[in-house]
Amino acid sequence: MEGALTARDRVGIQDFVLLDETTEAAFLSNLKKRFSKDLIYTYIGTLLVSVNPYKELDIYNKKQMDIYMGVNFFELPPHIYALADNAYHTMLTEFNNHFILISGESGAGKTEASKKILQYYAVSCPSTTLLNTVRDKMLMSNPVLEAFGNAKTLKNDNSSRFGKYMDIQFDSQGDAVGGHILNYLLEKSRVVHQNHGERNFHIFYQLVEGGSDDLLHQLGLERGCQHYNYLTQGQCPIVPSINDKNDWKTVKNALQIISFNETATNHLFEVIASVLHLGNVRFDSDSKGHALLNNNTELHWVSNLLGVDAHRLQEGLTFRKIEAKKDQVLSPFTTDHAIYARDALAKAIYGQTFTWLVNRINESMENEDPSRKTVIGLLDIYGFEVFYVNSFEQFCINYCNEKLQQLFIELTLKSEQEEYEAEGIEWEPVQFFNNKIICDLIEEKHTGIISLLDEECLRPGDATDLTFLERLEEKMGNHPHFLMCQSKNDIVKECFSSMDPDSRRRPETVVTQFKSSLQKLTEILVAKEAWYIRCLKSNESKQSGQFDEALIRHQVKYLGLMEHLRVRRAGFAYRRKYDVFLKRYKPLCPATWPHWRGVAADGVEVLVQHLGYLPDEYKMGRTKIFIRHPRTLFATEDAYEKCKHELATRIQAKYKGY
Ligand code: AOV
Ligand code: MG
Repeated sequence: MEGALTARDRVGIQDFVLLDETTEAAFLSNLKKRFSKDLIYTYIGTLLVSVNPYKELDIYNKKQMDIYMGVNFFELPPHIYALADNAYHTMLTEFNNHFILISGESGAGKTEASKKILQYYAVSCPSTTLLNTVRDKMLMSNPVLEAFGNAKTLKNDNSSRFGKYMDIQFDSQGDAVGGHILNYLLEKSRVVHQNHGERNFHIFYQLVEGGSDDLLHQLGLERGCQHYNYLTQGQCPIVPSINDKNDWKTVKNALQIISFNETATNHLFEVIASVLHLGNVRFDSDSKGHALLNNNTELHWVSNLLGVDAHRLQEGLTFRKIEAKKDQVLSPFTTDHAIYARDALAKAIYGQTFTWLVNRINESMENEDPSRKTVIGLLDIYGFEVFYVNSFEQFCINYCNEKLQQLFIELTLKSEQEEYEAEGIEWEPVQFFNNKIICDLIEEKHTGIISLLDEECLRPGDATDLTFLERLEEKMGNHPHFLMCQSKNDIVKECFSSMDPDSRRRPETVVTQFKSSLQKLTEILVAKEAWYIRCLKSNESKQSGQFDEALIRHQVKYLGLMEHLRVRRAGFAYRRKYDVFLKRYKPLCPATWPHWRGVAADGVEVLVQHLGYLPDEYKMGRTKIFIRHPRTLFATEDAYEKCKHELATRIQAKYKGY
């Protein structure tokens, strides 16, 4: 007892449910104590809280993976491997689908967490040589997608600028046999504009810093990011924590592993280079204020690299095509409009290429035998972020976070309490802030922000900044796209061929598309069993060893961790339908073995009495037994294993005599 107390004082409590009091102060003090010992993980029941250490810890290696494999959740110190392993084993025994929702604000450690989980599955699941290639591809999809979809922001040097949901598919033996990625709304505006202190997507810098002389020559590029408009607006091309040259090598190698042949790789870099050239296209204005191309060199490079006609490209960037009855009239752009058209084209090319890349990665990870498989989905999205000036991107990112918080509330706080009520379990309700009100504000038909935004986009004149940008992108985006369908670069051709330039149908706005993709994501998730990782950012300055209490208190609050703890603590960790519980454990009691002739609930009561459950440890609901602590169930499970073993030995001994 004394030993336990000492350990408790030294390293804090590893499950908040066991804290003496559930105050915020006690919560923070436990978190801080553990953080100071480099213990970044703590449980709230089966939920994992993680605090970003901002330094490499020696806890992610094969030895640690082996330790956590197949071990019950609470038998070892909290670890992300324990959560990954428990999801995996539950999937195998119950043959159902799972997802791991990783949330937290920008820089809190979501992407790192998702990589650790993927590594765990790749290294520790059973494997055959053949399947190793699938695993390698899954692992290598990360550096590629990070190069194209992550960037340095003020909050995080490797910030995800797209949402990612990845299904890892397993066969019935537990082999990882395939993967599939869904990507959500890439922040395309970053291609053409970066705020002070931020960068464009990593791949651009990797190419101009790491690409060979030959490659750069072939693409018409100069070494060094200082030559490119699109790379220097944030005025921080060099970041101490980032090594673009090394990352370039990693990405090139990864592309090979995920089966990109030389032609596809070349086309990919031609597209990236064309965006850089586009950014250097400048316009002068003539005496009437109309846009004129400043010089042709960059435009010719774009036309060469993409395989599109230079004249039509120039026309697309400096004129607007107006359909008048059956005629087409070209109306010249002002320089501002021309710049907008240029940027819209750069964004469209990059955005479509990113989608193409995800599709190619999916093809390469595709499971060849889709029969009998279960999945574990990993959700790693862009975290909640608030800057001094917030734009449309922040609106979408934060809306996405609200939506996932809503899902968390629905699946944990709300449904948990509703279940107690339905089962007639006595219960002191825990108050919680339900952010549904915020989601409604954004999404509600006719009155929500998204609907209003859509309406604004339809209304001619009177446009606000935001609707103006949206409308312009839509209108002008069409024109160069029509050029793009005739491209000789396979990627560009494939990306733009599905866009019908003659279509009169008004496309859905970006935000409406985003809303429906989030709706679909929610549907994918609710059909699966949920596991949660809540990541906390330890400080704003990305320093190791700093525990900024105010910052962490704030996150604990808005992530609803205290409410979650109160529900967990007052509640019951495990519940099983009476018949399921009885069927499994009936060998443990002479009165229920081999058959219980009465009602299942009565049998369970007799069984748990026999096992010595104390009255406080369980409750009998209408259809289920509720067990307060996991250790009670684990003890029962251990007894069951022992009993099974004894039975098997007895049977063997009996038949040996024959
Ligand atoms: P995020 O995914 O939550 O932010 P990341 O996972 O990219 O945040 O983490 C940010 C940085 O914190 C990483 O680049 C690491 O330097 C450090 N870090 C995070 N977790 C760990 C860990 N377990 N051990 C060591 N260092 C870590 V964003 O994508 O911005 O929302 O959009
Ligand atoms: Mg991230």
